[in-house]
Amino acid sequence: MAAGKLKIVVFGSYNAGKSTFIQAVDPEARHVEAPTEDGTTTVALDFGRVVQSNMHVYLFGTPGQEKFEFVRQIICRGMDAAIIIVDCTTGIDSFTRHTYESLKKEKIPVAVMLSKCDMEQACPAMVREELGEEMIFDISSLDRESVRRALAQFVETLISDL
Ligand SMILES: Nc1nc2c(ncn2[C@@H]2O[C@H](COP(=O)(O)OP(=O)(O)OP(=O)(O)O)[C@@H](O)[C@H]2O)c(=O)[nH]1
Ligand SMILES: [Mg+2]
Repeated sequence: MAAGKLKIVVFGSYNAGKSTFIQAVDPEARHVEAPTEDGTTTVALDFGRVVQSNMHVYLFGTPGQEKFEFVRQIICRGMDAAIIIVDCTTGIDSFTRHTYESLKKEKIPVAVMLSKCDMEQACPAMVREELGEEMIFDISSLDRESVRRALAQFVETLISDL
């Protein structure tokens, strides 16, 4: 992307909390969704933006359902970095593991955000151990501060590597 701009793509399994994360970063975020039995699901993308450390950060959320692989491929073009949201009440599934490994292989800077840390069943320590990743943050999208703090730290590392 052009100087002063960062395109960050947000990945994660169905229901992991991608849309809620982007909404917490940017309350004016836009989102294309469809109704499901227990809420809504993203069918195209989420889009939110924020200015962080003088950078315009553009967040593109992907749909989590496997059948939307073609949408994820389109959204990924030109990404500078990636965030993977992992629901730490359920842990890492094969889709998340595959996404994580593919991004690492392509040398895309990745941060892992462990969502739903506010819930009783949350087990962030288990996911940390399983991934062995350093750029990993515990968040709750109900606590906007935790989300903004994690994103700010990630953006700082991206800027220092520019
Ligand atoms: N308690 C709690 N609930 C959360 C958190 N993040 C997301 N949720 C809830 O989890 C559900 C799924 O969140 P979404 O943000 O729609 O998940 P998504 O990853 O965008 O889902 P898809 O687009 O369908 O793949 C919603 O009911 C959210 O309110 C969190 O940090 N804490
Ligand atoms: Mg979504």
